[in-house]
Amino acid sequence: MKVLLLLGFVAVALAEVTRFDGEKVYRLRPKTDEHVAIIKELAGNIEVDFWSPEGAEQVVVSSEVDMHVDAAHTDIVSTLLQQSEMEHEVLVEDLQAYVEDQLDNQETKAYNYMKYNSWDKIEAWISSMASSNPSLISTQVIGTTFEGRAMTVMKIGKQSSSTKPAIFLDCGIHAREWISPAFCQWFVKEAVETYGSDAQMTSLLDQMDVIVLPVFNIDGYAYTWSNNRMWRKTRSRRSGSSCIGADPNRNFDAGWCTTGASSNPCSDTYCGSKPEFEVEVKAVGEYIRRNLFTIKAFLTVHFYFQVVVFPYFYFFQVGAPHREVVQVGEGAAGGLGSLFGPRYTRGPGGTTIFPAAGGFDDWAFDLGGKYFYTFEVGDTGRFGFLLPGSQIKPPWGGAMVAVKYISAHVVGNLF
Ligand code: 9B3
Ligand code: ZN
Repeated sequence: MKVLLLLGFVAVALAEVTRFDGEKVYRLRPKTDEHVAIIKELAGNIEVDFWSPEGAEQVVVSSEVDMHVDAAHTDIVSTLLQQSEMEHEVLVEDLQAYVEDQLDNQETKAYNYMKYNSWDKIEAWISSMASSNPSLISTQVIGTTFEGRAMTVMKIGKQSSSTKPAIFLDCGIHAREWISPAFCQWFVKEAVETYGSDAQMTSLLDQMDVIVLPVFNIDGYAYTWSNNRMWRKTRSRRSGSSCIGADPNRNFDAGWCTTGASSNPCSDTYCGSKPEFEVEVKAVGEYIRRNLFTIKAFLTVHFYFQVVVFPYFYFFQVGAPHREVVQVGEGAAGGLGSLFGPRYTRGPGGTTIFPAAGGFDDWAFDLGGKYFYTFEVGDTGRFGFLLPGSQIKPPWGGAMVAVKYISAHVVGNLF
């Protein structure tokens, strides 16, 4: 009986895993208002998952739109695109094949920097990195996720008797952007391995601490491993709706839910029931408020546009006081561009990506943070969220160049 019950549970658990057989990702290049209208109409009639931009309302003429379509609708979409003569290509022929390729590092295998790692492995890695590098790394639990996982930050830097200025580096605010946590882990490894040999890293860690939050949205990340690779939000439940989670990068108190966010709990950009309602957002918010005087710069990593952006996202103005911020962002992106090609753009978020409110960067900027950069690292977008582990190194290299560039500037201009 017990065995049967157990088998029953296993079957239920397996049945919940979302598969993507025959699903495609299209890249569309709308050139006319009519093209834009077609895309919006499609989004209104069939369920499409926008990979970039994050919602139909943000589609404009001359933009590039990556759109994930389920198997039942690929024929209609292909026909419609041909009839309307909209320029397009199929980025991903069969999403399930890509998903399986990324899961080739299951629990039985050891932690591996060159592959994606599950949350359990990352958690064990955090402890082992801290215990094997006690002179450079200390950890602190800053909160608990909705499902009860500990949120741990790793403070990396040469120990000092006085409080050092710090840079806050967070990854994995969006669950499905796996390359982002992978970058945070690689950054910590590089920091530990090159401290003492690489001049820039040594001076950074001598003078400042880098506070790394390896995975911001841990519940969401775990869910992308166990159930649905394309999950973006947190995993919070709320009364009155069967839809789960909110977008943590729309839940901060910065023009909250006024633009580029949705008040529909089922949307991927749901702003939550009130600012900082999501416990993970509140935990990070409180940690930053407590440490505002030591944190001099914020770096946050997303995937997969290739951009370096900075506030504001929720309104357009970039005033004179921000000129230095703009210049440093340009410098960082310039370095990236020369290494990885002209797709790397830079600028204020609202005009460079799209206007949207409730983001972490805008919130910290309003709070008095000075340097805040959001990196979107990625390949040229061919794989979208599903960049194979074997190809993660070049985008990391790019982000590392930018992180070092910005930190060097911050170290030289401490205020
Ligand atoms: C969006 C906003 Cl609102 C922000 N403040 N910073 C970055 C972004 C871009 C990412 C997002 O949250 O949609 C791209 Se995945
Ligand atoms: Zn993101």
